[in-house]
Parts: sequence; structure tokens; C-alpha cells
Amino acid sequence: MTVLEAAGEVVIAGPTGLPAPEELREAAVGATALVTLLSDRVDARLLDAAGSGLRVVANVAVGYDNIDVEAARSRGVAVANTPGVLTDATADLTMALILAVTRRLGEGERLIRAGREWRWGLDFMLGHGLQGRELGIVGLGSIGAAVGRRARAFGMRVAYAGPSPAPEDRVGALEAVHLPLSELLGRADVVSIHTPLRQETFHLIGAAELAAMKASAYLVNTARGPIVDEEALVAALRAGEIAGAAMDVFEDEPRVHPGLVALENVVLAPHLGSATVETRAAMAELAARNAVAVAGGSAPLTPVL
Ligand code: 8YV
Repeated sequence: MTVLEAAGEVVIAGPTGLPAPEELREAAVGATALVTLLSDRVDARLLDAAGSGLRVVANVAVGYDNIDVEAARSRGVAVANTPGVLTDATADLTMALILAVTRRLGEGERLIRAGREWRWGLDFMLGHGLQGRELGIVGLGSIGAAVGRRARAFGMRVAYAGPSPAPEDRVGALEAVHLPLSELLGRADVVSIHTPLRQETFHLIGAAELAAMKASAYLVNTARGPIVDEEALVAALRAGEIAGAAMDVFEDEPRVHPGLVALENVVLAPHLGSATVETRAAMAELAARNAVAVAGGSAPLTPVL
């Protein structure tokens, strides 16, 4: 807010909560810059409501599937996101989810809080160790690579899938092997998704992909919900086709598939990937600086176009 207020008048859409589309459009009228959240749909209607003075949409997120980038491009509106500043927070959360699902932390927590009887036992609530196991990263961008580094520290091997091989400095440090997705799914012990949501990645992980995974493998998603076909995931988990799942994102947030909620071998988090005080402050500041840069006639610091 300090950065924005120093640059001009600030109008807050939906000051009492997340704005409805009409509240967004109303607040956008006459704006030079829109600072948006992943819950704000930036479409042609909103861009047109803002008017011809609009120069930039600065998203407070690294993902920008909430923005119709083509519609912005065709109107000469720049689009910026917040890469980098949330890499570590998201990778930390991913590692926490990997540990939680493989060591059954959610299940243990629920058992204690429900006041159920339990006793330490040699074979009580055993999970699986990560050492010597393979992490399969779907999308080796900055966040995927940061998860890979953490996994290496836990003794895991790293493989990745993606449309093209990642740069050598990223791959080499992880000693990561590039595989076709189908091969990665068939051999990884933990599959972690770090690809953006695009038309090509919608339901990238569906019934066939889940069936291709090992019955002992876990699926982790801290990217975007619609990359995984949730209905197919519930079916695969029920059928024992995979060992468990840990999800920070969902197909239709904030709705969570009741089938996931009912399963003990599923860890659920309410989209917390970047949710630290430090990271959210850095994201907000970068988005504000992107907005102010373009409004002042410069290029965005971190443009997506
Ligand atoms: C944010 C995210 O929580 O950056 C992203 O793409 O999903 C998260 O870091 C969210 O987008 C905030 O708007």
C-alpha cells in the first residue's frame, strides 16, 4: 500500500472481502493499473471496464491462470506476476506435505485429537522413509528445482518431466534425469506437480496417469488444482492404485472433493504454498512495484508479457 499510495490514488475493490466480478469492474473504472489476486478473474469484460487508460495487470501470484493474457495483449496491457519471491516458501510447504503424507502425520494428529486410544508399538502407524526413493517432479521450474534440492537433502533421487530439458545448471545440481511423463509416473515414489495451469496441463494427471503410478507412490500437488482430475484421484485412491496424496490446491477452490476429505491417506492444506508473512509481504511489494513501474512508463520488473 505504501508503494502504491506514493504513486497515485488507490481504490480497493470489495474492501470487506474478496470482490465479486461486478465489484471488481466497478473499482477498475479509469484505472491505470490493476493489482490482482488469483481469486480475481481478469477477463475482457474487466479490462474493458477499466478502459483505455489501463496499462498493467500486476498479479500477486506467480501463477496467472486467472488472467486472460491474450485479451490483455490485444489491448496493449502488460501483465506481471511474482516469480522468485515465493519459491522457497512453496518448496518448503511441498516438502512438509511430502513428509506429512509419507509419515502419516495427518492421520496421527486426527487420532490424538479424536481422543482415540493408542499405544506405541513396533508396527504402529508405520509410514515410509524417503531415503533412496525417487522424487518425480512434473515441471522443473524454480519451484520444482527448489523442491528437488530439499528432496536431495532427504536422500532422494530426482527425476523430472517437462516439455523440454531444463537448463544444465538447474538439472546438474540435482543430478536429475529428464523423462517422458509416462515413464516418470511409472517409476517415481513421490510425484510432485510444479507446472503452471494451461490448456495443455488441464487434467494432465487423470485416470490413466494415476493408473500408471506405482501402488506404493504418493501424489503431491502445490501448483493448481485443475492439473489433477480430482474425481479420478479419488477413484484411484479408493482402489489403492496409489498409496496416498497431499493436496494444497483443488479443482474448485474453496470446495474440496468430499471423497478426498473422507480418506485417511490424504493430506489436505488450504492453498498455503506461499503463505508466510515474509513471502506474502514480498509478493505484495513486487506486485505493487510492477504496477508502479508500468504506470510510470517503465517496463514491469517481472513481466509475463
Ligand atoms: C498465492 C499461488 O497464494 O503464487 C501463486 O501462484 O498460488 C500462491 O502463491 C496466491 O496466488 C495469492 O494470490
